[in-house]
This record gives sequence, C-alpha cells and structure tokens, in this order.
Amino acid sequence: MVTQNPLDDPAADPFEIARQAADDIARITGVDRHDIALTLGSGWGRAAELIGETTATIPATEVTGFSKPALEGHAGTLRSILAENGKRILVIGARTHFYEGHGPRRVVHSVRTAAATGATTMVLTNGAGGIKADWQPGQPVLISDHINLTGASPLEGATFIDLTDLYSARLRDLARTIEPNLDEGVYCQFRGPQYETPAEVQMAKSFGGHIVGMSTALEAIAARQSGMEVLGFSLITNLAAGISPTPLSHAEVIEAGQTAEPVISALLARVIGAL
Ligand code: 8IG
Repeated sequence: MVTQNPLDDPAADPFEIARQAADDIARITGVDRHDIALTLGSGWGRAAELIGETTATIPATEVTGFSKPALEGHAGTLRSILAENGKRILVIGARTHFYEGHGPRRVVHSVRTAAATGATTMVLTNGAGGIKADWQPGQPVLISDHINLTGASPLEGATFIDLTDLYSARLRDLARTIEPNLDEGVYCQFRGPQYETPAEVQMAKSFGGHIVGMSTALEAIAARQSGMEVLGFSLITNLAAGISPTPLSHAEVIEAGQTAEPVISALLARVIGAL
C-alpha cells in the first residue's frame, strides 16, 4: 500500500499537521509539553545519552507527517528526555534533507512539530565542511548566521519574517560560558547531495561563508517563524573542497565524526543543561 504524506497535499495546512504530530508525541510519550528541541546531525548522535533520562523513544514513522527514512531500513527516532533540571527535551534523530527532493515542508516538519509540542528553544546540529583555514576536522563551531543557497524557503506566500539575530547571540554567549574557545561562522546551505566544487567553496567564502552544509538553514527559518530561539552547532568533519589538499571522502567524514563524537556530545549536553 502506498501511504501518502499529508504534507504533500498543497491544500493541507502544515501547521495543523505539525499540531497533529505534536499530539501523537504527547500521546505516545505521555509528556504534554517539551521545553527544548534538539536535532542531531552527523557526529552528534551520542549527546542524547548524556542529556538526561530517555523516558520514551518513538520511531518517526509513528508520528504524523514524518517522512520515511532516506536510508533503507533505518527509521529515525524521536526521544523524550527528562534533564536533571526538570526540563523536557525532544530529541529529533530523524532529519529530512532538502536534497531528498520532497520539498521544504517535509524538511521543516520536525521543527514545526517541536514548536507545537511547546518547545521555545531549537538547537540544530549538523556535520559540515569548514572553510576557515585554521579549523581542524573534528572541531565543533557555533553558527553565527547563514546564507541560504538552496533557492527554496519553508515560508509560503507573502510571509515576511525578520532574520536579524536568527542564531541567537544570547544563546551563543551562553554556549561560550561552557566552552570559551568555541569559534563561530556563517553556514552556507547548499542543495547537495553532491559536495561543492572548489569554485563553489570559493564563492561561499567570497560571500562571507565559513561552513558548507546541506541542512539547517531552512530549519532555522522555520524555527524563527514559529517563534523559537535558535542555537546552531556545526561539527567540522572535513575541510571544504579545495581548502583541503585531498579529495573529500565519505569514510573520512564518518571517521572524523566518530572520533569527535564523545567530546562534542559532552559539550552539547552541558550546553543543553545550561539552557
Ligand atoms: I559531513 O564539505 C559534510 N557535509 N555541502 N559540504 C557540504 N556538506 C557537507 C560537507 C561539505 N561535509
């Protein structure tokens, strides 16, 4: 049987579908409201264990509007975590990427769902390529701003949203109270799934970009539309094409992520604990 995603009906209201998804989460987890939402990108997966006690784990497929996994047989999960300070954290381990081709509604559904569960802070993490010459693979950096190079938007119609201070200066300062050496940079979202050419990396650099990736910007826009405060982290898993003297290898990206994972997960858990 072919199951249709309700977000694919252009007449459907994506916020109503997010409301239904939040109701699914409340029913399955028994938690009425979440305070903070956290999307885990590549390299950040272990943070969930350190944030607090996981009180429920849900396959994303059981929540209205979530997409089928991009990678065969690997359904993403949502977790409800109770932190030591009593806050409820919704951990989203089920990201839909723009390059999957299902459109921005599906990409940002998890963010809109997080807002509908009550979350007022959205923490977005990703693995990405680094442009700053002094960055090393395995280094976490804060996202200070973004350049959306996808040509797409999650906003529909004449929806004018201010993006000044999209990546909250207050939350970046708070993160630096935990790790004073955290550098920050401007994230450029490319469509992907191919990595950039060296010329595209130079374009991003000349535009003022420091980080290249395939997620986060569209999600951050939707988070702001929903009134959430946004904190963004990139794990620099590789130097961007042409910045690195060697070609990008997916295996190297995975390995850098695995090596960095314990350190950055602990950092992220401490930041979440301080929010
Ligand atoms: I991990 O170098 C990771 N994701 N666009 N470029 C883009 N996405 C990435 C990269 C990269 N590394």
